Amino acid sequence: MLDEMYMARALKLAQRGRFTTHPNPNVGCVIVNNGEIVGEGFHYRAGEPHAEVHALRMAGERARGATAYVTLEPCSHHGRTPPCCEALIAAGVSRVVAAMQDPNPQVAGRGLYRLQQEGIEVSHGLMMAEAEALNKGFLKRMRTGFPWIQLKLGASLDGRTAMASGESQWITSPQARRDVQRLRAQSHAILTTSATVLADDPKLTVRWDELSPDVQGLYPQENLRQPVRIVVDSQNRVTPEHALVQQPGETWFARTRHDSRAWPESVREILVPEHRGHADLVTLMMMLGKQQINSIWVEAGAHLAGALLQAGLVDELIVYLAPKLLGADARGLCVLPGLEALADAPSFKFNEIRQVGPDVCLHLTHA
Ligand code: AOF
Ligand code: ZN
Repeated sequence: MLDEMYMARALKLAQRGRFTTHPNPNVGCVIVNNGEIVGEGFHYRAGEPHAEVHALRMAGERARGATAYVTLEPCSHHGRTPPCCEALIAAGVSRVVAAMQDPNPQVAGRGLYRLQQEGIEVSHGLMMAEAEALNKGFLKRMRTGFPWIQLKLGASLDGRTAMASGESQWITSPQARRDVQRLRAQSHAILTTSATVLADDPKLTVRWDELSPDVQGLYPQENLRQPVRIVVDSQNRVTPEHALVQQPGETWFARTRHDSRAWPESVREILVPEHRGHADLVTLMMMLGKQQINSIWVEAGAHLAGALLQAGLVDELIVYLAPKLLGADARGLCVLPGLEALADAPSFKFNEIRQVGPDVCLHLTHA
């Protein structure tokens, strides 16, 4: 019971890093001595101290003989920072409770093993589901090499995204668009296509003023991180004049052939093999995983949505539904060529249903 209470606190602390830790995981740590919390910490940014180090610093001498609750196995490797298991050993902690093992091949059980070798009482698995939910992107990348992919869709009640003319601004409410800002800000990258850029010339940025006060309370404005903008542009159609190229943060183009125009320093090119006339999305995702991209937020049209779904690349659907009917002539959510039998239809389960202003937001994963 008490163990759960302290782990719940560590999980809560870990969440405070969710806008800033990329490509590192969110981790929280609570140190308890004789029933008293003597240290707390969370990982804030890659390159900065890990959660355990912050908590140990706060605890000082009182870490001796204490229990450390950590949401992820303490690391055993020298990365950008020294190993946390050595710091816990040096501080004289007598028990370590980890919510889960770290699948990072550089750690993968070695942190817990090392602690055990020193006679420290070690356990893992407490509130594991919650700890998993905290780092879907990091964990998927470490386990599979692929980023966690969230497909964002905005539609009318009848699943339409635009009138037949293409008119689409705005189907969902300003509140829904603010909610998107928060979810964009938590993502490591935003993926779109040249078709969307040519049609809407979006900025695809996170705007500080559009984040809610509770998010703004987590980090100062100067630490606002722009997700990497990734544009699938097989035909090199986007120009250096398009709005997203000019925004703060990086823009990466996934191309099938080199583009020799002059681009700002913040622009990178990723050459991807072609698959039936398009950039091969599976290879692209694998390459993005290699670039340490943990999570991708997709905001694009019905074609990319369908292609990602058909390639089995979508981990989560985030659907904003507005209480409007656009009729059967309006455009649909995703193009799924070749889908004829109901048995072949991609199926999901609802994980979360939230009201957002006048709209609802649905979170779905595979059934
Ligand atoms: C922990 N506590 O708070 C975090 C951990 O480059 P570094 O030194 O920051 O190491 C990054 C790796 O360390 C990361 O990939 C993950 O395996 C682990 N993150 N471990 O004990 C923490 N953030
Ligand atoms: Zn560490």
